[in-house]
Amino acid sequence: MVSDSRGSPASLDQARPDSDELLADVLRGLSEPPYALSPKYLYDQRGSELFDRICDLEAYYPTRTELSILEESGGEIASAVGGEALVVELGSGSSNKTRALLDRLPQPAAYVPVDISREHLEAAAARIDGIYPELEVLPVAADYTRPFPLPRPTCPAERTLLYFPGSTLGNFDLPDAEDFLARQAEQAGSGGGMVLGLDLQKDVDVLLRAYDDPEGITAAFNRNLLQRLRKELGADLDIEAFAHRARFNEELGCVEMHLESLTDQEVRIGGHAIPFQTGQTIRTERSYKYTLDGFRTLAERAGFRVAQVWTDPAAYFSVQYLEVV
Ligand code: AVJ
Repeated sequence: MVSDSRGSPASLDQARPDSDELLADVLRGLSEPPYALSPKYLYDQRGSELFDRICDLEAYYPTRTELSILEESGGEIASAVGGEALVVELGSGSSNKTRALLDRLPQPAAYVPVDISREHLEAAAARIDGIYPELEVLPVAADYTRPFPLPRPTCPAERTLLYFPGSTLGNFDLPDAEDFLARQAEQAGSGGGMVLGLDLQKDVDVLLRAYDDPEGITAAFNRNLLQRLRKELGADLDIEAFAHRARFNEELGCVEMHLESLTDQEVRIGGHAIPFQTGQTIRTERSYKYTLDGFRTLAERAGFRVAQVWTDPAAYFSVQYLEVV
């Protein structure tokens, strides 16, 4: 059963940045070098489609590895979580990942998909409702990086379980990751927890191949951001004059995506001229790769205890159960 939360406080449109906000953010990010834009802007409709294709690529190991862990260890994960949980999924992901958890959880109280995009949200809610007709589904349209009120399920929940697969946490810089987790620990409350999918450090060649695949889908995904600037902000820029680059930032322990200018040029956006020298880049994403120890320390500072960790045999990826302390 899907309850429409439209009109409830949680659904008030914090959703979808308008073009004023995009313009302000872009001008801020390009005001002085090093230029950087938020990875959230990679996901317009075309970007989301390209991201789905990335998830199916041989070179992009995270998605299938996470799914294999969820499938392999789903029973153990479900026992760690326990019964009658209010399952709150941060970013309504693919129904595959949702099912891997919901299929095994004893008597979940309700399922709450949270997403900034109403389209994604409604699709996710409808999919899950079709698979589990008995389960109460309470979609919330919100930016989950900001506080949002949780809906109250009809059957009272024993605990709040936040579900955050996909290593999306990897997009947060370390202090932001800690703040975010601290807020989520508060949101889940005592007795609550989080099932988190988190990518791990590994051979740099494997990492770079995942972010610069031979098929060029990741390149198209990155360069689509330029197309978006043209379409939504009327930017005057030549997409062909930028190339996709993936780099490993040793100091921070993250993969970075960049758009590298292939010539000396000036890009015009909203009445501003932004100069580029050959080789100068716009950083469009950081994707942090954790060690298990490094993450445990961060989680503890945020008020969680890492109760259990599951990995694939090569330890490329981890699924972790965090308990609120
Ligand atoms: C969705 C943030 C987990 O960092 O691997 C995929 C996004 N960027 N290929 C990641 C992404 C380039 C992805 N996350």
